[in-house]
Amino acid sequence: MQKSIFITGATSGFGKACAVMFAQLGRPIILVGRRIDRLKELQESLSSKAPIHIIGLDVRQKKSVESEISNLPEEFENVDILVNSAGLALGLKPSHETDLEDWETMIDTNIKGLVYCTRNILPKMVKRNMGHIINIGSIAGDYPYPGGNVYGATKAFVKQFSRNLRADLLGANIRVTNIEPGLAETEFSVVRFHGDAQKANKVYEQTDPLTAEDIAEIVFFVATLPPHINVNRLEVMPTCQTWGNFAIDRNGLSGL
Ligand code: NDP
Ligand code: 8X3
Repeated sequence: MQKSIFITGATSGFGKACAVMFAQLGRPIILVGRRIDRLKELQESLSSKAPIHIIGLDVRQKKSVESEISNLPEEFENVDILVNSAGLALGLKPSHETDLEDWETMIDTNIKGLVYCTRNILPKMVKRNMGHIINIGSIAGDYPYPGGNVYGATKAFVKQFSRNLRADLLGANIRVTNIEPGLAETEFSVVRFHGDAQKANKVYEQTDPLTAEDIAEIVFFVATLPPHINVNRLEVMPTCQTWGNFAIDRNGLSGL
C-alpha cells in the first residue's frame, strides 16, 4: 500500500501550498480544514496528480479527530508524513487587555488540535516503524514580542513537544521536525485581526515577506531528505526581518 501524507490547515496558506507541493509525488494525500468548499476545489485541482481525500474537520474536536483518523479509507490509511499546519494567532493586544476567548481558541487549536492529530496518527507510524511529523511552529515560539503573549506560548509548546516526541521515538525510525517561520504573507494576519484586511495588509506593506510556497518548499525539502537525516528545528525569516533592541522603560515613560 502507498504511503500517504496528512496535511492539516490545507484550505489556506502553508497547508494549501504543501498540498500542491506534495501532489507532485503522486502519493495519496489527506487534506484537512473546516472550509469544505475550499477543500473540494483543491481536491478537484490536484486529483489528476494524486489521490486526494478531504476531511472537513475542526481539529479542536477531539472525538471527530479520532473518528476521522481511525476511519480513513484503505488507500489513505498508511500515513507516513503528517504536516500539522492548522493554527492561528488572534489579536495583538497586551495580556491585560486581550480577549480570554481568543487565548482559549489559540490554545485549543495550536496546542490541543495539533496534539489530537499527532496522538491519533502516531501509533500506526510506530507500528510500521516509519514516519515523519512536521509541525509548523513559529519564531514567536523562540522570541517574545509585545502582543505575542499566548500565541508565542503555543508555539513554544509546539517546539518543545516536537523535541520531546523525538526523545520518545528513539529507535522508532520516525522523524520529527519543527519549522519555525517568521513573517509570511498568507491569511494569517487577516485572521489575527478578525477579518480587518486593511490592518492585515499593513503588516506586509513595503516588505518582501516569505510566501506560503517558500514554506512548502522547505517542508518538502525536509520530508524528502534521505531517511537517516532528521532536521530537528528549522528557523526561517525573510531577509527583510531581524530582531530588535531590548526594550527598556525609562522613568515609567513607556506608557502602561
Ligand atoms: P492561514 O490563515 O493562511 O492558514 C491557516 C489554516 O489553519 C487554514 O487552512 C485554516 O483552515 C486552518 N485552521 C485554523 N483553525 C482550524 C481548526 N480549528 N480546525 C482545522 N483547521 C484550522 O495561515 P498560515 O498558513 O500562515 O498558518 C499556518 C500555520 O503557520 C499556523 O500554525 C500559523 O501559526 C503558522 N505560522 C504562520 C506564519 C505567518 O506569518 N503566516 C509564521 C509562522 C507560523 P479553516 O479555517 O478552513 O479551518
Ligand atoms: C507568525 C509570525 O512574528 O507574526 O507566527 O508571530 S509572527
